[in-house]
Amino acid sequence: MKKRFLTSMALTGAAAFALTACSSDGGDAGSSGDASGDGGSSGDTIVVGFAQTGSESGWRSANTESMKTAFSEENGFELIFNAADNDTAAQIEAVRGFISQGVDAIVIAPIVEDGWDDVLQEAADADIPVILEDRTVSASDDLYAAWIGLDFEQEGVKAGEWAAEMYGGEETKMVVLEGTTGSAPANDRATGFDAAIEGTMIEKIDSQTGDFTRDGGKSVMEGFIQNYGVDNIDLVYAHNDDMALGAIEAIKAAGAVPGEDIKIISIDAVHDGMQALVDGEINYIVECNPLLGDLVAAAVSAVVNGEEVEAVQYVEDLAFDQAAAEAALPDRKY
Ligand code: GYE
Repeated sequence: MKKRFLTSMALTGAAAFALTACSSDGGDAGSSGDASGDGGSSGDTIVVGFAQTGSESGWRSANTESMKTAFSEENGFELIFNAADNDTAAQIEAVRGFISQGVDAIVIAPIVEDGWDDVLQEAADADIPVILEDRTVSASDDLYAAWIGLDFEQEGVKAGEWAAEMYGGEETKMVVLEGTTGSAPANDRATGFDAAIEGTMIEKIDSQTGDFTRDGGKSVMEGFIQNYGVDNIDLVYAHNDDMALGAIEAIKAAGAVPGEDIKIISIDAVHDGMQALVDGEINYIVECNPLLGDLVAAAVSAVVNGEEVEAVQYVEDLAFDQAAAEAALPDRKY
């Protein structure tokens, strides 16, 4: 069911982007912005409703900022921003609100994959094009014009391959801090990682959601430590940096040394995570680039102008060990 895209481009910089071909029939919602994809600066204002997940993580803050910068008045947009506080029903209601306001286009960062069919159909019936950013949905790809995001499964594979190489040859008891249940990154990062460690001596002893938040990561890790004992956990795989940072607090409070007694692998490579990697408290981070705003704005402009829009496979993420993090940290944009 998942929409597939044609090309994955290996790029070296965190801010490098590419549009790749995948046609889609964007709706014609009537605005006539600039067709060049630079945000419609020479045309009428494009009114865009953006349904963000919430503000759960450092990644999310960087993504929101990137979107607000790209969808500025200066660039020819009026952005109606909604953050749903990780509440899926509220997010769907926000989209319904955008439909009844008659916006020119709707952008959604869907909290979870399932449950989007009806409201996406309602947007289609109202001739309002929808562009997905960040996370994917299970609904038919006829119901949206484009998706702009990242390869979460590949991120999980990269994290798992590193774990397999470093720890897979000896008995290693691992706990997993999952992202939001039902979200594309939680699903796909688990799938990719599990496939990569198959056949190694890494044993997953428990896996629970920490909802992509620092507090969630901390309290789930406290529970793991209580249940298994701090000496019986060798490795934490956290689906994002914030949960890893929460786990670090729990590990320290239990008298153990994060990054040494208990190894930690996470995903995102936001500033605080990279700093913890440099400090030796996290052992490895796979990047997930949140700076999607310019690409999404260009796609919205194109769709609203009735052009064939390119659907995007966005960036092959980088990955960092301690030395790589030390080298990269001074120039990180988020
Ligand atoms: O990894 C996490 C955030 O959907 C890729 O959501 C995003 C994830 C990101 O809360 O930190």
